Amino acid sequence: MTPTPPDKQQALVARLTDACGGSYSPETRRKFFISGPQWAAAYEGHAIFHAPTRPPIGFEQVIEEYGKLGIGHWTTHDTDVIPSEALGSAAQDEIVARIKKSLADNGVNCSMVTTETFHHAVFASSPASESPEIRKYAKWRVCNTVDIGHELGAEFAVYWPGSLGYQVQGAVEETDTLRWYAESLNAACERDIEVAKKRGRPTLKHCMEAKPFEPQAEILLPTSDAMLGFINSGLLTHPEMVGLNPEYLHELMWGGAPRAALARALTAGKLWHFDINDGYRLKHDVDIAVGLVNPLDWLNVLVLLRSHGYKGPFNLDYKPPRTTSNFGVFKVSFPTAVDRFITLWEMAGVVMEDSIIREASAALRAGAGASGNDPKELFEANKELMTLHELIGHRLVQILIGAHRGRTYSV
Ligand code: XLS
Ligand code: MG
Ligand code: MG
Repeated sequence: MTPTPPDKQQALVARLTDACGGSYSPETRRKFFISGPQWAAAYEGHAIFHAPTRPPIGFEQVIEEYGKLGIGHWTTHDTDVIPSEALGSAAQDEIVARIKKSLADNGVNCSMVTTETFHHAVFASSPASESPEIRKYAKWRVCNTVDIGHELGAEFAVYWPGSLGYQVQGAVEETDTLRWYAESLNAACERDIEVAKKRGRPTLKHCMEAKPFEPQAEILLPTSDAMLGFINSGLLTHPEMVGLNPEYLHELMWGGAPRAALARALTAGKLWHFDINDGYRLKHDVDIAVGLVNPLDWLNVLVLLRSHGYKGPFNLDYKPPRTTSNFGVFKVSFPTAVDRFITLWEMAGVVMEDSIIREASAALRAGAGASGNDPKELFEANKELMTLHELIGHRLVQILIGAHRGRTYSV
């Protein structure tokens, strides 16, 4: 093949993307409660070992592109759009007014706001720092985000505590730190009750997000389960207002099974928001787009969520790779992520209706009709039935690769 000069590369990427087929219309995409984060689209490819590979883009462009693609919901950290120094000032009001206009112009709504309590140097010792004035500032920040959320019409507020942990053992007293962290959530909930009442709006759903490591060496609330314990610890004044925003990869990062973590959140009635992405077990937070690494597990996750009536939001919390250009972010990265998600969602519907899986599951649940308490007899009675576990696994892979429709490969 001859080399592709720079001025022909976008056309090549666009042609090959279109040649892939299988994309959904913006109208179809809008039927799902899929949200696009400001920080995902605007991610410049920078990280601890990485210089940026993409120039910055602002919220106007991100919201416009999401609108065109059919990503009907937008999410943001306070400082993704408002410089730290401008928070709480007239400049904040001016920016929020511009955001409202962009959202309205593009038919996009703001579904979630979150407070950045991990990046700025002020949070070096966490939002629950020993320093009372830093804790006061953290409370003010989360309350300010509640105000922004109500102004933008959001339903959810997310809290990823980030630096709530330590680098050096023994420097942080864990019980104090957790109590102090709870105080900032309590402040946000109390502010929310007040503002919601004044505006005649429902209160926000406050969702905690866990990550097992990064950016601290040790994290005080490393998993969704730890957060469930925290919500029920008695430290929160409004535990009924606080739920979870699990992130798929964050559960894999500690070696957990995301589907099982989601099941635990569901049984607790706390699965309120879900960050969707992909990546590798026991590795760092690579935030790869949904379905590119673990499509089979993703299919199973969506079967679980569909069968429990979870209706979203599904927040596209991934990072377009550094090798993708800003053109590619909106031509390839976002549309293909959304379309893989929709395909897997629809495929989950196929799994739920599949006659083989249905009959196999029903047979397993009906048991063998044996009685008594002799374990050997009970095992023998059920022994042949349990082979259906592996058959279900096979059938799921068949559905994933399309082989259930009789597709075979010639040898
Ligand atoms: C970081 C988190 C973050 C949250 C919102 O790892 O995923 O992006 O989703 O602060
Ligand atoms: Mg996240
Ligand atoms: Mg992540």
